[in-house]
Amino acid sequence: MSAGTSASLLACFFAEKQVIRIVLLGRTGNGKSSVGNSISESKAFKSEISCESITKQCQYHVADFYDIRLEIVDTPGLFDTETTQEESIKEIASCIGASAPGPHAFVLVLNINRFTKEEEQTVDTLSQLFGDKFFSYVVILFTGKDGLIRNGKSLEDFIAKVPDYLRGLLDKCKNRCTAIDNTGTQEKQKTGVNELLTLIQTMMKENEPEYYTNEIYLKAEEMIVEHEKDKDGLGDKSNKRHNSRIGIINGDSWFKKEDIIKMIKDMYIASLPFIGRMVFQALFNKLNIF
Ligand SMILES: Nc1nc2c(ncn2[C@@H]2O[C@H](COP(=O)(O)OP(=O)(O)OP(=O)(O)O)[C@@H](O)[C@H]2O)c(=O)[nH]1
Ligand SMILES: [Mg+2]
Repeated sequence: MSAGTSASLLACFFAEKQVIRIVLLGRTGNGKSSVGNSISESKAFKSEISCESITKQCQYHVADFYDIRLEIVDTPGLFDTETTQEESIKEIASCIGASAPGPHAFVLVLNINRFTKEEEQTVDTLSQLFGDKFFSYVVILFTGKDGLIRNGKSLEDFIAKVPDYLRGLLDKCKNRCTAIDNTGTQEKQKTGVNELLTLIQTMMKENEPEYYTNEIYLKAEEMIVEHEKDKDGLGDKSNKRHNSRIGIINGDSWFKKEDIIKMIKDMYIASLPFIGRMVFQALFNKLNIF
């Protein structure tokens, strides 16, 4: 073996893995944590049947999928009727820190058996917050593929008859959607995960930049880089970043969550139509939240 060949083999060995940052979004009970577990082939995310929300705060977990490092952020049901605006905004701040400088994919987890007005409102609020380009980074993942199969239907049959709002949502996401059975065999889960990751990788090739970002994400990244400056000797870059993300999830004070919360609120208010902006501002001033 020539010196050149061994050098390039060494370079391959030490080359950093491709990283894909994924944020799981969707209404409580839709199966976000189950999807996180299927993707990571683990039980890292708490998931159970319940009429109240199970995941109360954002969670972060890393998983290797062949030669890809998947950095997964699971979220509670944001902007659900059960969650206050204030709680949702706080969790979005954690989610932003844990997926800075921005996720390659927002995986919108929908239950194939349920698409309600509340779901529509959640999607509308998220798109107000993240702006129009949000949809360029969304992949829709329907959970409950088992039910579909039991009824002898395919995803295509299902898609052909969805309500108007969902049709519009699929159009905005260029029909990037797939279905998964999180309760099925490992093989079935893997099939769903493979389809999801293929969609994400194709989307990444189409998107410039490859991942979603905005000024809030950049602010979060700035804080993290500053924090990591003094962490020489604490492992390689990805190890340091892993520890930073864990710190953010745990509420470490170096990550100034209040600054991020303030930016989110400002952006949210700015995205509202004039009348809505006045009402929202007045309401929150009254409640002394701002
Ligand atoms: N049949 C079926 N059940 C599923 C599937 N995915 C998730 N579930 C069930 O749905 C329930 C809720 O799943 P979770 O993963 O906890 O949902 P979540 O979105 O994380 O809920 P919150 O943490 O409350 O926001 C659990 O009982 C899961 O087993 C699926 O593909 N098929
Ligand atoms: Mg959950």
